Amino acid sequence: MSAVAQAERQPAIAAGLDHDAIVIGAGMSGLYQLIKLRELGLRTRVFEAGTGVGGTWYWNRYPGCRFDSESYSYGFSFDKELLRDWSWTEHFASQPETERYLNLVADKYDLRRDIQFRARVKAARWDEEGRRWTVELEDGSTHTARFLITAIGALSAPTMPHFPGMADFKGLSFHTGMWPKEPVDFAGKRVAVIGTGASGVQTIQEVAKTAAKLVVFQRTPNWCAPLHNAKIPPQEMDDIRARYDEIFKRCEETFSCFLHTPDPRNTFDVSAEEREAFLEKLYGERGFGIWVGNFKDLLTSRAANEEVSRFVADKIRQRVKDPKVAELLIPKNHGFGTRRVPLETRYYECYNQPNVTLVDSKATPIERITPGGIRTSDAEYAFDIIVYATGFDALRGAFDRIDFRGEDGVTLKETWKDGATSLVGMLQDGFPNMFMLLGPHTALGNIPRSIEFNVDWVTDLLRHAQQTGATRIEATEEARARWMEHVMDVATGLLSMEVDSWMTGVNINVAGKQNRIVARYTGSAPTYRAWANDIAARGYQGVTMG
Ligand code: N01
Repeated sequence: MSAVAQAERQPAIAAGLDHDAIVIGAGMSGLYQLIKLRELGLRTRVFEAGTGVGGTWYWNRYPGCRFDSESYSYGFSFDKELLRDWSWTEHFASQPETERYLNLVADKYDLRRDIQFRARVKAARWDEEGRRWTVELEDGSTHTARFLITAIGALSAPTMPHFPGMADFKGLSFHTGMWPKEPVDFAGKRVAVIGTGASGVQTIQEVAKTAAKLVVFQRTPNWCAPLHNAKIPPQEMDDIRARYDEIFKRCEETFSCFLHTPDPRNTFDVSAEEREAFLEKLYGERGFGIWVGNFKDLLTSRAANEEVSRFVADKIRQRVKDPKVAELLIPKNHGFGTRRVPLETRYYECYNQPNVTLVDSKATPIERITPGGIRTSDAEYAFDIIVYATGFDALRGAFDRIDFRGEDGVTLKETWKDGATSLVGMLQDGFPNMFMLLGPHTALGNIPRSIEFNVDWVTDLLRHAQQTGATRIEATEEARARWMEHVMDVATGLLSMEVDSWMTGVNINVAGKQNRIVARYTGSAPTYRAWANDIAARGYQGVTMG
């Protein structure tokens, strides 16, 4: 029986409730969760702030936006028909292609009939007596359901800087994560890009092609490495299609669900010549190999990290003609891979172009946005367009923007005042019947692989509840504490823990997020999954159901 037919046959929703389940967000996790909830026969409503599906791939329409994971390792794996019918055109698909793909999924499963667009969730409150969640939208309407599933993303709450004068700018300005649907024409324009993370790097290399003048305001350089994107001819796509089982099996086995995984050797196990040849090979290969397929001690041994950093710094020096600009582009306060490595296509060569200028925003900070442009401590620049590539309030940011209230009206913010906690990223005691997809301390890496695991795990848990007649599900404090101990343990000794970035919970634009914390799960994806699967295998030990 089709999922749709199965859902139609279900008995009425529990008395007095509007829905069986509410899902917040229609990105990849919300879409897949909706499909799985229909299979369980749960009448589900998805609330989505945007006007279309896609989440990250709906909001991030900035020029040059594309995957850093190989396309065929990123798409959904659950639907064999979709794998057979869909062809990726590039090894690293662009945002428009990915948005088309996700719309095709929505069409195929007729998902939109259960999705309410332009519906931003403002608050969600647990009612113990009724065993239900009441969700309030920004338009003031309220909606009840037995189960609440957050599919709100890990990098989905954009953050703006707080420069004086921003509102007075007379030109156009955009945040990369809230990009307009209408194309922005940069040809012949004077453009500023603030920020040099993965979004900034992709934007810069695209805008540099047509802008009359591009000024990049860089506070902290990142270690970038070549993406080596290429078209996928039909014959190669056929070959990829034939290998899908092998590809997804590989993703299941690797540390971060990518096709790449750490080399079993340590950096200094091999001779200098062998090391150089290996690094050269990685630098010449597609994707994240240089970061997550490098020597296994890259992110734990200072000496190893310095060696790889030296190699990549030399590459930057070779690629950037002006030695002063090259030095500015080489990170000095953190080693290679200790922050997210943006993958690039001729990014460094942009700085050899006469229309591109790099400004060191640490040495000469931005003082204000003026009606005509940007004033730094030592110069005034005129711009037509300012792009804020200033990142996200990552990981828990999307949770902080919704007023979640659990048992006894306690807010999630209060519960997480000393840092977010969870049981395997998906449950939080005190918040019964709430399930977090890509919540804090889920395995990240190649995100859709984690999404599929999270959704399947939550679906199995709800199926178990259906079978046992349970209507209330909550993590125990002890199970959550044990998991958090593990989260803290695996972060010990990692060089990335010594560096400010969204991965360590730091965002200079958000009050209270200036200090490094263990903000994410840093163990391997297989270890993460084994822990979650073990809970299920023991009849959901650590989760109370009644
Ligand atoms: O954000 P970021 P992002 N004044 O936080 C600067 C994923 N992603 O959107 O580092 C001046 O990395 C800030 O400077 P500093 C990916 O996981 C994936 O680029 O704080 N500058 C930094 O340079 C990625 O890691 C893909 O000194 C300010 C930049 O803005 C994550 O999203 C593509 C400033 C923010 O960098 C986030 O990437 C894109 C200020 N007040 C993103 N505030 C793909 O898979 C901030 N900055 C391809």
